[in-house]
Amino acid sequence: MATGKIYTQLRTLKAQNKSGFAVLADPDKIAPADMQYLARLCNDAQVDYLFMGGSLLMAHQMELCIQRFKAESDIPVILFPGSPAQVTPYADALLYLTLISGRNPELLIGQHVMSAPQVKASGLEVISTGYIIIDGGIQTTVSYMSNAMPIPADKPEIALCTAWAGELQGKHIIYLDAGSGARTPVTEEMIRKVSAHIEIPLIVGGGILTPEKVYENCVAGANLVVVGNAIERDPLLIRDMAQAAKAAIQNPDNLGISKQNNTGQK
Ligand code: 1GP
Repeated sequence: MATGKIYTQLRTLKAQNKSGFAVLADPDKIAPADMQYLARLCNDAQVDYLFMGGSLLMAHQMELCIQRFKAESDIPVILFPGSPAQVTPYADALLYLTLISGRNPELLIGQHVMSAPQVKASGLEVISTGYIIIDGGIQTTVSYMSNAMPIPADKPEIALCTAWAGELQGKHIIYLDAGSGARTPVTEEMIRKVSAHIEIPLIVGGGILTPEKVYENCVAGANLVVVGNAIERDPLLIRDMAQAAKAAIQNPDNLGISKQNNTGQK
């Protein structure tokens, strides 16, 4: 079993039926000059992690963004890379993604072989991640770039079997992602089904717009909820979203406490 500091924290959340909250910053969408402000908001909200990564890397400012963030915050930075080019030792950990919902050999093993020397030399905490893309009701960048078909949103049993396969192969985490900017986030039914039947921590993201949705995802069994787009539009959501994740206790009986929708209205 992996024993890095961040993975140990995530295992503890899973063991205690609790959840954390991560902000996703896409280095192509945020300027290094904005990282100080983002870091302060994350500090005030006691965000658990900053995820850094994107499906493209056009601006080449990721290392500078991480440095600026770290100058203001002790919150760990976890790489969520769209490609091996985004692996940098400036972060604390790396989600070492294997796209197990797809059948694209490059994303199952090809890119891993090419980037192995770089990853080994990075000194990063490497968290082996079974990455599962769920249909988000729209063609997302990740579903296009991966050249792999997402799992239908109404097939939780396929998601569960895929997560089981990842767990059996030794992945340390499962990440259910509807894709950045998804029209429909991963359903609570799917989160519940997967979370209840795996022993490793579960990350959920894609298309989450409101603190209520964060809360519902957490109650359903997400150990870490990741939000990018909604926070880019309104950074002040960070506080309520982080609070919602911490307030949630995973218990199927709690479902239904919060019935607000995911349209951004309260
Ligand atoms: C995508 O889960 C992340 O990989 C975040 O998605 O940008 O839609 O919040 P959003």
